[in-house]
Amino acid sequence: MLTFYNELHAQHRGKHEMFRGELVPCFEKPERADSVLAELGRRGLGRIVTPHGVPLMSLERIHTPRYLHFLRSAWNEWVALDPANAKKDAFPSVWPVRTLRDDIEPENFSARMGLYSMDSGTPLTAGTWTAAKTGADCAVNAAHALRLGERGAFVLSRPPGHHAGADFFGGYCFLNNAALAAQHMLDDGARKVAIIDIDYHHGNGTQSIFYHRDDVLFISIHADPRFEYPFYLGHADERGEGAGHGYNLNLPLPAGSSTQAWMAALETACIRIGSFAPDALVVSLGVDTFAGDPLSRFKLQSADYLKIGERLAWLGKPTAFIFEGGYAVKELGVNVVNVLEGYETAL
Ligand code: SP5
Ligand code: ZN
Repeated sequence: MLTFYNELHAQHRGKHEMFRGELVPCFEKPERADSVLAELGRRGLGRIVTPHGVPLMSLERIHTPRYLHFLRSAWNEWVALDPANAKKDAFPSVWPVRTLRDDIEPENFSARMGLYSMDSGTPLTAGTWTAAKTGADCAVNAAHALRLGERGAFVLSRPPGHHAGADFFGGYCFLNNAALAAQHMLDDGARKVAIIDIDYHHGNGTQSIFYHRDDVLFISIHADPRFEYPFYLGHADERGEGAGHGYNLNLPLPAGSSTQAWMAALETACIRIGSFAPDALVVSLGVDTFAGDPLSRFKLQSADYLKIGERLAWLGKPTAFIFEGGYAVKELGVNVVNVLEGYETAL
């Protein structure tokens, strides 16, 4: 397993997120990636490298130019409003829902934050762009390594990516690393790529990016959006549209779901991936399905992650693992590396 490590991840360091009317400490914090890096070192799972920077054009394959331009300049604009802002996280405060217009970009900074976001739980900080861009570099580098013959690559980066759409951030995510990896492999000659999202939360950003396409199969196993974030996408009746009809598969599960129920959904997902016959696989690897996760309500145990990696290896495809969620910091390293080791061992 070749790991692409974002050594600038800690430059994204939010102070708070909005929760039940209060600002609470961020769950998505630098210690998460540190936990995984430490465990990777202990287990000796192969080389750990830093990525080469990729041109912004690679990011424009997935994200809109105006969104990328906004993200890149947002922190400077925030501080320009008031020098005291340098010590505060930036949040949106107004959103263009339904009957409001999203085709005209307002001049007001908060209004643009709202135009380009889906929630108030995702602080933008001084180093957010640097950290997210370096994560995107990792994703494209990992995709390229697979095209050059590597069997498995791991993107160890934060902030995560699967909630980010073509032109919005949210759910702690800014740039969609899984989508960038899949698109890079297609641009480099792969004919079909499957993405399996095993984070506890539905990968709404990834789904929406590929919803009309038949060259990317998107499958997500997640907590039912009727009760869990992201709430407004991830239902079983979302099958894709136009050419993409039949190339989106959501497998929502109830609160309290056991390992057994979860593994049954994984089996369904793997059968569909087999019939799709992709040239490569991207795994949005969140381990917030863990029983001890502070945000979540599934019941997976640390040893289960070995079995998950093993099952994914049986698909026999070059696979890019992209680190997404998981907030039980202490067990995070073991849980993530268990998936990678399960995969390696079964190859
Ligand atoms: C990548 C990822 O896993 N994003 C998840 C975003 C979830 N945002 C909503 C968090 C709601 C916080 N709930 C606190 C529950 C404390 N018991
Ligand atoms: Zn998650």
